[in-house]
Amino acid sequence: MGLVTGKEILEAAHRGGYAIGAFNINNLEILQGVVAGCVETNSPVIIAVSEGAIQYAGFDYIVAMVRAAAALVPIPMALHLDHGRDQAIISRCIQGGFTSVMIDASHLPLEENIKETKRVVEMAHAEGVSVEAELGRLRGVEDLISVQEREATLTDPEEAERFVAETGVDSLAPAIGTSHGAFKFKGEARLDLDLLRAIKERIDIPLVLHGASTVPQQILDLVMQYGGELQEAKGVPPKQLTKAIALGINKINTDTDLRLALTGAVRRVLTEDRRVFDPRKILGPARDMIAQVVKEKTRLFGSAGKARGGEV
Ligand code: TD3
Ligand code: ZN
Repeated sequence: MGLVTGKEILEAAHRGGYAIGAFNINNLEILQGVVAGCVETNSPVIIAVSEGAIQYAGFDYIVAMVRAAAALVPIPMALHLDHGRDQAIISRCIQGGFTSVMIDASHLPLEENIKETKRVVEMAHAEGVSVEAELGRLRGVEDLISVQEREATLTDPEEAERFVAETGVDSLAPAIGTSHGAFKFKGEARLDLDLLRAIKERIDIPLVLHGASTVPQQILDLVMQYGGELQEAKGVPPKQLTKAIALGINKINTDTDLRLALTGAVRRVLTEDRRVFDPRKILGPARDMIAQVVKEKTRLFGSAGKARGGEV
């Protein structure tokens, strides 16, 4: 059906009280796995591409590949730049076929974050492209020493209200205790849901949860059974995601779980068939496993069945 804007997909989720998965892709098999999973449950989807993924696969390959996917399937699909930091890349995405961009100026002081974000909003909206921004900082467990330090990185609800009013962003990613990657928590895995509630009370646009991979035990076991070493890995418990959705999260970013699924499937096939060297036999099972993971996510997020009314 062709690409649609991120705003279109997220506004529907906002109205309906569910969340859309934003899945990171950087090659054909990951894209096909994500799309297959969403088609199976009749779910809209946001295809997320990082600056690193653009560097890896090439801008034109990414756009052509995702456009081809969108034209082939009957579900709403957006092409979104994840964590845009480089002005040149952000501009290229806005001009070159992306339907949504994230400006991540969260590392800058508030005033500069507002200024940078506002500039991108003006540029993007002129081209009909939606914008996500980030306020507060996602930090890894290793980066934080004290509770005070942790709190200082989380989003302040008053600042969030001002940020949204002054920038005109379409969606906002607050920091509520998650971090990127497979090692999110040392002790108890918990999001600051009270903070999320306080933020939502002040702003009425779709909210985005970054660092939302659940790091499923089953997939970790698979990776480790075939020689991987990820003993300390820990993700966001699915129940916390369900609560976060009920409190206003409408977009859930997932990358790590797909990476783990791919790694587990590839490790298994290479170990079980030591004579295999056909790339299709190596990457095909990984693509299938990604589709399975994505399918389950769409059910957890509540986006299953929302593509054209009624799950297929
Ligand atoms: O923005 N992203 C994807 C890129 C992070 C690198 O993994 C996320 O917020 C996804 O986070 P997660 O939990 O999948 O690492
Ligand atoms: Zn992120």
